[in-house]
Parts: sequence; C-alpha cells; structure tokens
Amino acid sequence: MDHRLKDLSDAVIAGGKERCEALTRELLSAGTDPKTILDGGLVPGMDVVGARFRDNIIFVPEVLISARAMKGSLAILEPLLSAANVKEIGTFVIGTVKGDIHDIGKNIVGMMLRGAGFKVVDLGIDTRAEKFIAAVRKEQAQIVGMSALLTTTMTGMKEVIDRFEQEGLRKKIKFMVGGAPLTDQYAKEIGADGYAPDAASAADKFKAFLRA
Ligand code: B1M
Repeated sequence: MDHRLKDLSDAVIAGGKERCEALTRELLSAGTDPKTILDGGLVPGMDVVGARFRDNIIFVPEVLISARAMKGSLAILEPLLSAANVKEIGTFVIGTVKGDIHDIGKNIVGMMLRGAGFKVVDLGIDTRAEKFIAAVRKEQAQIVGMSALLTTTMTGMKEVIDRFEQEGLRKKIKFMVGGAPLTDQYAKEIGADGYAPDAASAADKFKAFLRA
C-alpha cells in the first residue's frame, strides 16, 4: 500500500485540510485511482475520527475540522468520480433527511451516481418531505435517495415515503436509503425499495433498479 494513503488518513484525523489536498493531488499524480484514495485513505481516517468521537476522546469542533479536511480532498476528487461518459440514464433526487446535517456520505453517493450516468439533484441536508416532493415533481425524477446518520433521524425516512403515498406519487418512485445506522432489514420495514451500505454499491444497485 502507498504510504501516502496512510498519511492521508492521518491528515483527516489531524484535520489538516491543506495536507489532505496536497496528498490527494500527489496520489492522483502518481496514478492512484480516485476510489482507492477514497476507500484507502479518506474513509478509514474518518472512521477513526468517528470512533474517537464516540468514545469522547474528541468533540464536535475537532470532528468538524476533520470533516472540512475530508471535504477539501473530495472537492478535488469530485470531477473524477463524477466523470460520466454515458448519457443520462435517469434523474435521482437525493438529500439528508430532516433534522440531520451529516452530508459527507451523501455527497460521495451523489458523485458516484453522477459517475454512473444519473442526473443528480442534491437537496442538501435537513430535507423535509415537502422538499423531496417538490423536487420530484419539478425534475420528473424516478428515484429518491435518502441518507441518515443518526438513529433519531432515520425514522424520518418512513414519514417521507408515507407523504409520497398520500400525494399519490408513491408508485411512480423508487426509494433508496443509506447511511451508517441503516440496514437492509430496516429499509424493508419502512417500505423502501432498496438499500446500499456504501457509495460504490449504491451506484450499481440503483442503476439496476431503473432496469427493474
Ligand atoms: Co456526527 N454522529 N453528530 N457529526 N458524526 C455520527 C453519525 C456518530 C455515529 C458518531 C459517534 O457517536 N460515533 C453519532 C450518531 C450516533 C447515533 O445516532 N447512534 C453522531 C452524533 C451523535 C452527532 C451529534 C448528535 C453530536 C452532537 O451534537 N452532540 C450531531 C448531530 C447533528 C445533526 O445532524 N443534527 C453530530 C454532528 C456532526 C458534525 C456536524 C460535527 C459532523 C458532520 C459534518 C458533515 O457531514 N458535514 C459529524 C461527523 C463527521 C460524524 C462522523 C464522525 C462521520 C460521518 C461521516 O462523514 N462518515 C460519524 C461517525 C461515523 O459514522 N463513524 C458521526 C464518512 C462517510 C463517508 O460515511 O456518512 O456513513 P457515511 O456514508 C457512507 C455510507 O453510510 C453510505 O455511503 C457513504 C459512502 O460510502 N451512505 C449511503 C450514506 N448515505 C447514503 C445514501 C444512500 C446509499 C448509501 O442511498 C440514498
């Protein structure tokens, strides 16, 4: 393994935005695949941050600084991860659910979906059902993707699906869900059509749904 991937993880943990950006550029220049940079450097670094946060070794300000550092690298990777050479295969509306402001994972999923040929309409964080509904109507989207990182906000996903039902829109839309606390089982329980544990499988899985 390239030692710079380990250095990149360490830079995410330390919250060194400039260091993250420099290492990301170096790795790319050395021919490292953007997905390897993501899965072998950035994500493992953020996993350590998450564990330290959980164990009260670090607190929200440090996590925010690490998130900012990771986002610096993601901005460099985005055009490469999103570079689709196929024509648009469908429209995907994505957002982090109501009450939840975690957006790093959702942003990566969005990049991968763009790379897989979807038009991605990103509604951002803290997204209410009404906003999903308005975007689906405006964009004529076929798929709605919801992300949640908190056990307290993932319950909001069912509310969104129920609102689509009330509006008579449910049958036209496939619902995809993801985020660290979710499981395939939970996705089924709330009536979602699909679940993906990570961004790479999300692109493949959600593409298959359009064919189904
Ligand atoms: Co928060 N946070 N956080 N946080 N945070 C977690 C989620 C937590 C697990 C940390 C911990 O305790 N170990 C914990 C939740 C516990 C729980 O619910 N059981 C937690 C908490 C408690 C909180 C606060 C409540 C803390 C507080 O204020 N006391 C607060 C809540 C704020 C709110 O949302 N209302 C809070 C705040 C924050 C920050 C703002 C400081 C920051 C977010 C910055 C940002 O996103 N811009 C933050 C961060 C960074 C984290 C951790 C450390 C990292 C999350 C992350 O970005 N991971 C996180 C710990 C952890 O998850 N290990 C934690 C990297 C990212 C690439 O992975 O997001 O899982 P992930 O995305 C993956 C997959 O899940 C999947 O693909 C992605 C890429 O492979 N995926 C999808 C995601 N969405 C998908 C959608 C799909 C398909 C796949 O289809 C549509």
